[in-house]
Amino acid sequence: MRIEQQVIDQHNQKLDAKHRRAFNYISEDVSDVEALLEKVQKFQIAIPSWALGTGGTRFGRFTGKGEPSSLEQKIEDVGLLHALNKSSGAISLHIPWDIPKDADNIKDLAASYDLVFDAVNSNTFQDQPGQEYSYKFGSLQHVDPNVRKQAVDHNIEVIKHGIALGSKALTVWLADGSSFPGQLNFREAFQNTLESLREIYKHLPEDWKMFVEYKAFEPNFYSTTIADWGQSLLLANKLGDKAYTLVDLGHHLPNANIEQIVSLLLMEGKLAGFHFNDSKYADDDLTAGSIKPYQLFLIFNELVDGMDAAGIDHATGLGWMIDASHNLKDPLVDLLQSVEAIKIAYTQALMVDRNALKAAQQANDVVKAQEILQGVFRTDVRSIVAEARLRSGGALNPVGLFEDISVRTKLIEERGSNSVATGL
Ligand code: RM4
Ligand code: MN
Ligand code: MN
Repeated sequence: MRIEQQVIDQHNQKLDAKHRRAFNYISEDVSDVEALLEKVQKFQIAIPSWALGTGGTRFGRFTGKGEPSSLEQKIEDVGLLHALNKSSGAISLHIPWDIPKDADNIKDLAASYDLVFDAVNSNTFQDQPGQEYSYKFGSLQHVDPNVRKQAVDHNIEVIKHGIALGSKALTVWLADGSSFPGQLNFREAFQNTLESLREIYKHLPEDWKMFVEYKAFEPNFYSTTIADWGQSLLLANKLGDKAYTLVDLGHHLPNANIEQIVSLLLMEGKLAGFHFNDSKYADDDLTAGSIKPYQLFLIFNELVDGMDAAGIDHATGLGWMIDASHNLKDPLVDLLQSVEAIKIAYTQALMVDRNALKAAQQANDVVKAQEILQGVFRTDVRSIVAEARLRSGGALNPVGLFEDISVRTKLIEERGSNSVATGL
C-alpha cells in the first residue's frame, strides 16, 4: 500500500485553518522560526525493522493483524510512516531476522519510498536453527573460543549485509552476562568481549562506526558484561576512533540521570546516538515520551547544547533510532507517536535561550535556570512540528490520517490476518 500525495493534501486542507491559527500564534514568540523549521524538517529518526510487528512479553504475545511478513513488507510499512510524517526516512535492520536476499532490489525498493538504511544490528542473543554452538552462556564473552569465533563471524556477516545496503554503522548489543554470583569471572568476560570486538572492528570499512550498546540487566539478572555507559565507553576507547557508546533509554537502572550521561559522552566525542523508547520500570520499550516527556526534553536540551558546542550536525552527526516493542497498540501508530514525541522534544530544545541559561548558571540563579527550561517545556510546539511536516509534504495529523484512511484494514486485506513479523 502507498499513500497518494493527493490524499495527504486533502487531509491537510481540511485542517489548514486550525493549524494556521496555532502556528501563527506560536511563531510570534520564536526568534527565527524559518531557521527552526529547517532544522526540524531535516531531523529524521530511523525505524527498527523489529518493531513493526506486535511485541510480546515472556508471558505471551497477542498477535496483531496484517503484520509485515517479509523485509519487503517492512520497508512498505516504514514507507507508510515516512509518507505520513516525512521524519522516518531510514530503516535499521536486525540480522538474521531481516536478511536481504537481493540487496540491490531491497535498496531500490527502499529508495522508491525515499528511505535509506541506518545501522545494522547483530543478534548473538538467540540461537538460530542449524547453528553449531549455543549462546546460552554468552557470545563474545564466552569461555569457549569456538563460540566467540562463531559470534564474531556473525558480526562480520552483518557488516557485509550493511555494506551492500549502504549502512554506515554496526550496532552490537550483547545479552552476555551471568545470572548467578560466581558463574562468571568478570575480568575474563570483559577481556574476551574486548578481544572479540577487536576482531569485528578490524572488518569495519573506513567510513563506518561501531555502536557499543549497554544494558543494566536482562536477560541476565546478576551481571551484564556491558552493563553501563562506563563499561561501554571503556570498550569504545580501547577499540579506537570508530567505536562509540550507544544510549538506549530503557537500559538504565531506575532514576539514572541520562541527560548527564549524554552530555559527558558528547563532550568526549564518544556518543554514538540513541535508541529511543520510554519506560517506567525496566526495559519496557514503550512509546517515546509516553511516561517521562520532561526527561526526553532534558536529554535533547543536553544534546543540542553539546552538539552545537562540538560543531556536530544535528541531523547527520549521531544515530537517531527508535527501539520499541508494542504489546497493545498498532505498531505503526505507536511509531508515529514516538517520532512525534521525539520531534517535539528536539524542537523545544532548539528553543531554549542558551545565552540566558548560561547567564543564569554563571550567576547561580537556580530559579531563573528552571524558569527557562520549564518555560520552553510547557510551550505547545506541536504546530511547529506540524508545519515542518507540512512543508516536507507530510500530513498535519499523521495518526488521524492513518485512522481516517483505514491503513491497517487495508494492510490486513493485502496481507491477511495471520501474517507474523520476525522480531521480538
Ligand atoms: C535489546 C537492545 C537491542 C535490541 C534488542 C532487540 O534490549 O535494546 O538494541 O536490538 O533488544
Ligand atoms: Mn536497544
Ligand atoms: Mn532494549
